[in-house]
Amino acid sequence: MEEKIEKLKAQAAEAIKNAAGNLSELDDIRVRFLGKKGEFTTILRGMGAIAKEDRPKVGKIVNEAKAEIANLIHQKNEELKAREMQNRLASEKIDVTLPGRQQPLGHLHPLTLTLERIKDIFFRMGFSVEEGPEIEKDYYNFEALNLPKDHPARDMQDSFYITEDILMRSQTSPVQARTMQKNEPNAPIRMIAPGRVYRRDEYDATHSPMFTQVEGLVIDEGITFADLKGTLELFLRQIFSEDVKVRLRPSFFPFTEPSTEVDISCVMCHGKGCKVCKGTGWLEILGAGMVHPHVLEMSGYDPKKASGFAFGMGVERIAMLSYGVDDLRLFYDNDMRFLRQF
Ligand code: 2NM
Repeated sequence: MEEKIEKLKAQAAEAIKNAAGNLSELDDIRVRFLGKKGEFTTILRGMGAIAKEDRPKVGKIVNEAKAEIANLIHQKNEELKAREMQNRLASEKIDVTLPGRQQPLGHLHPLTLTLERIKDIFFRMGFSVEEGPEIEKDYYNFEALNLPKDHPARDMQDSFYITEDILMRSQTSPVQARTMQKNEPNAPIRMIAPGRVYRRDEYDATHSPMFTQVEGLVIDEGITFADLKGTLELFLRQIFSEDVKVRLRPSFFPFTEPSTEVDISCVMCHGKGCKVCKGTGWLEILGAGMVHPHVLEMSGYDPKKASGFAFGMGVERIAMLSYGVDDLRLFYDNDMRFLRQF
């Protein structure tokens, strides 16, 4: 009997020692030897067959053996748990000193950058920035600017009508008309109106049915053509370069009299003549003029008390010349290979 118990104990110890794998394997061993239907329980159950005087002695040996095995299991259990923790610590290790993943930053669109530069130059000359609706009344877009219905100059811009009286604005000058009418009569104005405009145009390297314009208006007592020339020269030298030459050519706009085209010496060839300026050495960059007395009158200004000049330019054209871009459509295509360069 004692021999049998010793053998069982040795078996259990061997099994525990070899339980290298995991905690559940160790639990199986515990059930096998110490469980309710385990090997030692079987021995205790068989006590009836043992001589009465031997029973306490055998019982003691069995219980001691059980305690010893339980102790071994406990030790092994601790050992396996510790090893499992070591493994987890090793496999889940993170380096908290590693730099984080960089989130790429976007940037402003080249047209926005150009518009910001234009706005900044006029801001420093004391101009305010005014905005107005892109869906505009025929009255503000044409009528109030000296372009009555059936005026031939409407043809150049006649475009996206929504109703008989409402259209996508073809210029930002309706913002000027609105500002004049909002003001006290003859109040001074120094403003620019940037924004999108819409015209019936083919879509090619230099035209688009939607483009961005900046128009400006200055009204005060005694404003003359000299103010127009000085202001626009100052602007052009800042937006392009200090040594740019400026040339005025007579022109026609229904809302200004006299009217002028404003050219600059070619920024690509410095006036020598190239593909960009078509060999002329000059680039057309602005339209401008003295505000027509009729336009002043229609918006509540007295031409005898106040006079003014106005101008308009395309932001795309300025951006193309600033950055050397030869196709306007690149600004609208959203090709990242293009946009990333700014
Ligand atoms: C241009 C050229 C010349 C212009 C005129 C006005 C207003 F409202 F005051 F009459 N705003 N903008 C103007 C004048 C625009 O763009 C080429």
